[in-house]
Formats: sequence, C-alpha cells, structure tokens
Amino acid sequence: RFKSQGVETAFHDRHINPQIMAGLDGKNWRLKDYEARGGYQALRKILAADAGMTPDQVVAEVKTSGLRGRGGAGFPTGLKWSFMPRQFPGQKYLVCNSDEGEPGTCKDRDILAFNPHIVIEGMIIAAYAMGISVGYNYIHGEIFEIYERFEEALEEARAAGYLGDKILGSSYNFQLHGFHGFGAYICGEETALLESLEGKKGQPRFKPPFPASFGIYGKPTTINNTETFAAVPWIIRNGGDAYLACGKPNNGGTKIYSVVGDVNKPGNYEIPMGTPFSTLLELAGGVRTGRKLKAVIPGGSSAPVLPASIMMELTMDYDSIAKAGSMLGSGAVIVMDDSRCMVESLLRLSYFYQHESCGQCTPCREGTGWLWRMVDRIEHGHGKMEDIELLNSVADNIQGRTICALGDAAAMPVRAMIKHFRSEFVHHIEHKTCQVPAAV
Ligand code: L3W
Ligand code: SF4
Repeated sequence: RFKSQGVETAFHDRHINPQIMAGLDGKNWRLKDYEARGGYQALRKILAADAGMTPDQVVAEVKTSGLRGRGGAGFPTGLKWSFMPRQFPGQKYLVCNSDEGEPGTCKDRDILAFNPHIVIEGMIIAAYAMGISVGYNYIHGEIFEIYERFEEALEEARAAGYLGDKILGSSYNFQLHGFHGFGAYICGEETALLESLEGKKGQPRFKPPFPASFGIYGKPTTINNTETFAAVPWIIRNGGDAYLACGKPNNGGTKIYSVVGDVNKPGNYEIPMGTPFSTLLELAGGVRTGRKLKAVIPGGSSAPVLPASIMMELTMDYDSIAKAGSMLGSGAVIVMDDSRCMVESLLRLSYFYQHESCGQCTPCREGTGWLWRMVDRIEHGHGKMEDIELLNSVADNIQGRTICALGDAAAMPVRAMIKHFRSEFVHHIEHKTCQVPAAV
C-alpha cells in the first residue's frame, strides 16, 4: 500500500509552476534534451568569463531564495552552505543523499530517472559555491536502474566538459561519482550514509560534530537531498527573489509531493509551497472513488498523522504543517480513506521502524520492538486497556533519547495515532475486533 508506482509511471503531468519537472515525458532525460530545456545555462552563467558569479554570490542567491532542505528536516540550504569552511587545507566533499527510503516517498528516484542532469548541474553549482572538488551521489541500493542511468548521465556531462578538470574552460575542477548504496533505511540518515560511503556498517554517528565540520573521512562535508540540488539551477537562472516569490515567506519555491495511498491518481506532483492541501488532493484525482477522507500523514511515515478535518484547512509548506503538530518531512503525503483501521496502520509503521532500527542505542533498539509487540497484541484482540498509556509512555521514553531521528520517527506516529484516534484502540481492546466496518 505504501509502495510507489513503478519506475517510470509515478510522475504525473499535472503540476503547478513546475521548476524541476517541467516538460518531462519519461524519455527526454538525456543531455541534449536537458540542454534544450535550458539545462546547464545556470552553470554557464556562474562561470561566464566576463560577468560570472563569485562563490559568495551563489551562496547569497540561495539564501535569498528561502530554499529549505527537501530530505525531511527543512534546514535552510544557503545557511548550510555557509557552514563549509572557505579556507581548509585538506579535501572537502559534497554529497547528494539519494538514499530515499522513507515509506511513501518516491520523488528522488523519479527526479533521477526523469531529469538526472538537473541534479548534476545543481551539484556542480553547489560545489563551486563551497570550493569543493569531489562529490558523490549515494543512490538507494534497491533502485539499480536509476543508478545506471545516473552513471550514463555523468558520462554525458563529463564528455561535454561540464564535469572534470577546467569546467567549461574555467579554472574550476569538480569530480562527481555515483555510489550504489546498500538498501537500508538507516543509510538515509546523513551520518550513517557517510559511514556507509566510507565502506563501514551504516550506523549513525553522534551529532555534533555535524558533517559540515566532520564528514567523510573526518573532512568537512555538505550533504543535501536530491530534490534540494535539483532546485538550484532554477534559482541561479531566475534569481533567489523569483524562487522565494513562487512559494511563501520562509518557504521558497516549489516542492514535489509523493501522493500515495487512497487516491485515484497516486504519483509525484510539483506545486508551489503554500498551495492548499485540497488542491493537491484534487490533482491526485481525489480520494479513492466512493470513499471519504479519514486521515493524512503529510510528510512520510515519520510525520504524525492528522485527521481530515485538520488537514483540509492546511496549506502544504513547512510552517503550516508544523503549526498543526506534524511535519512536511520528505513530502510523502499518505492519504487514508474511511476504510482504514488506524490500529492496523500503526502496526505496519511500528513493524517498519523496529525492523529498520540499527540497534545502536537501547531506547530505540528495545523500545521500537516493544511498541510493535504492543500494537500487534491490540490489533489481534489481546490488548489491555493499560496498553494505551504504556504505548504513550514507551514513546515518551524513546523520543529525544536516541542518537538519530529514527527513534523520534518511531515514537511520534504512536502518540499522534492515539491522540487523534484513541477510540479505535479502545474498541479493539474492548471488543477484540476492528471498529472500521469495511476494512479492505
Ligand atoms: C551544522 C549545525 N549543520 C543542523 C544540518 C544537519 C543536517 C540538517 C538538518 O533528519 C529529518 C528527520 C526524519 N551545524 C547544524 C547543522 N545541521 N544543525 O542540518 O539536521 P537535522 O538534525 O534537523 O535533521 P536530520 O538528522 O537530517 C532528517 C525526517 O527528516 N524524515 C526522513 C526522511 C527520509 C528521507 C528519505 O528517505 N530520503 O528523506 C521525514 O520526515 O525523521 O526528522 O544536514 O547536519 N549547528
Ligand atoms: Fe540506531 Fe535507532 Fe539509535 Fe538511530 S535511534 S542510532 S536507528 S538505534
């Protein structure tokens, strides 16, 4: 149910002001097609011999744009770029996090499948802005064909002089490599990704130090999400102000949402930040025929669920969703209709997190398994009324007490499901069966 729709079928042609997905048809991903759409013009602009842009000007433009990290945390991109030390005696690195694994999320692999050069161009510009000469794109291990396509796109960019030494005749060098990951959810956590990239077991590191000062091989490293890099060429071509104006204050530009679950047209939709949720739902064909909207998880499985009554009042941007008690996260919008049992839904989520916990810290390793076992017994008619408060208590004792955000991601959905749908848990315990009449 939370799976995406296949490698080349998830992009729909219904977008509003697209900046990343404009004019894509699934076949026009090659360099010549990208150049025909204005591709690599932003790179030419910054490297122009007469009137180019300095690295500081590029960082300033990205700051002006209000671009925030599209991987889940929404951290301001320009600010992150400014953390990279200008004068550093050793190697500095740039990393693209394409280890998309958040349940519901299927945007990054489609950006890479449909428009790989936009990510490459975004990375070259980012590397220029931070004075970095080596970069990697860590691509999720379960999408081999996307990795192969990225490698082909890299070859095209190298042959055309966009990558390598003396890019477009300038004095700037940048070597970019694809890296095929190992398919573990935790490798999408930035420090686990770095460990994995170094050839070690993918387990998160303590932060701080942040990758900005201690990244690959202990060297300064900037990591951004695939969609974040993909936004950069448009910003450089059209200006940070234009990007900001496309969204709303503090939430610049457009965002790609993976709308999945009980909608008529699941898929990826690119719309300006601040667009009403109701518009996005309409683009995705509305709730599955004959059903009513019950709840939405607005930002990937780690985000707290919101009931339909709250969700229909919200706009799709970081601040609006956060104010309602959830998060925009990676932009996977999981739509649930009135046939969905919330206990069963939570069981699936709890199973996922206990399975994906790397086991390093006790609250997460033990707590996620405990949550799953409790939800499992409630779902199957063996729960006790005190289990509801115990679930909240275990979630409380995980949240904020772990090395990485996976612990929080496992705890938050539990608390939100109980907060908004307690009666379903009570019904399961009292009647040993589901309250939802037509669960399918
Ligand atoms: C230098 C400081 N750098 C923060 C950097 C930090 C990171 C970024 C955000 O989790 C979320 C999580 C998932 N000096 C810094 C600094 N940074 N302070 O800024 O950091 P942080 O810790 O807020 O977030 P995070 O650890 O990157 C990401 C949520 O995303 N999520 C997961 C999505 C999964 C995918 C996927 O499958 N691809 O995206 C979904 O909601 O729960 O809350 O770079 O280094 N003082
Ligand atoms: Fe590993 Fe969980 Fe601890 Fe993250 S919170 S480091 S996944 S045990």
